[in-house]
Amino acid sequence: MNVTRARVAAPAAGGPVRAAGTGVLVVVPTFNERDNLPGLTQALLDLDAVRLLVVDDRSPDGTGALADDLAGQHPGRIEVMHRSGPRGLGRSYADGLARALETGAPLIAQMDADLSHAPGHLPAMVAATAHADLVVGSRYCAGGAIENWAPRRRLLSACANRYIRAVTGLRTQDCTSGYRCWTREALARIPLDRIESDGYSFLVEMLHEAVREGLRVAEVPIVFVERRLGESKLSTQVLLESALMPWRLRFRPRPTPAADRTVGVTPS
Ligand SMILES: Nc1nc2c(ncn2[C@@H]2O[C@H](COP(=O)(O)OP(=O)(O)O)[C@@H](O)[C@H]2O)c(=O)[nH]1
Ligand SMILES: [Mg+2]
Repeated sequence: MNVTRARVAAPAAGGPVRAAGTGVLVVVPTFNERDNLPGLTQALLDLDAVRLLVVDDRSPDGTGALADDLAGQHPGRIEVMHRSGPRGLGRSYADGLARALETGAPLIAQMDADLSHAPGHLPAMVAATAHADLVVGSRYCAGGAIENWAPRRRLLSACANRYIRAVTGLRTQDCTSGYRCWTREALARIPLDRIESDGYSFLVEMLHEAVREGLRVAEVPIVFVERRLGESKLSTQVLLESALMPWRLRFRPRPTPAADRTVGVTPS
């Protein structure tokens, strides 16, 4: 396993994200986030060299149409993907990250739409990609914190992380954080089309695949603030999938070595 924990001096909140010619595409999945999207969009676009890909699952509250309006107001900086078919956080991320790779963005981030993931942490996460392939915005490493979560939710998250680490052997302290930043090359090595999770367990499955690929994973502390507007979509069905996924990952057979593509000797 190849996990490093990077501690990077955080640039001032809201400071420039650009690190010598880099740009970040932030993939934001939305389901009923109408009240949160304008604030999030503004805060992200205030950062230098940041673009957004909103992946909406036909939100009944009109989030998709609102995202289209925002895209019209900020040409070239916001793209909207309107999904059809069954909804799900994992499905949305799989589609959104695949699209992000197509754009050629050198750095690809992912974050929740409800402002729990402060855009001000993004510069430190981007900086950490200088020596990591995947940077996790972490509530559980030194300096990380959670605000405004009920004790029950805190307990659920803490136990979930212990459980995931125990079953899968992952060493990352915050395996369920949805705030991440990938280098393009690293993300391209993950077989998105083979990811099985429909819901939130996507995050654990992706982390597992990243570690198995030998990618360097770093954690950067974040302060997670529970949403003030809208509702959580965490459901019993999502929790059940999340409880089973670590076991599936533990016993997932390793793919036959793909690196050796020897097809014989071609005469010159
Ligand atoms: N596209 C899409 N986004 C979703 C879905 N479920 C949740 N989300 C988004 O995923 C993010 C995290 O969801 P949230 O309900 O806040 O989860 P919590 O923070 O764990 O309570 C938010 O941006 C949601 O809008 C879904 O089925 N499809
Ligand atoms: Mg949330």
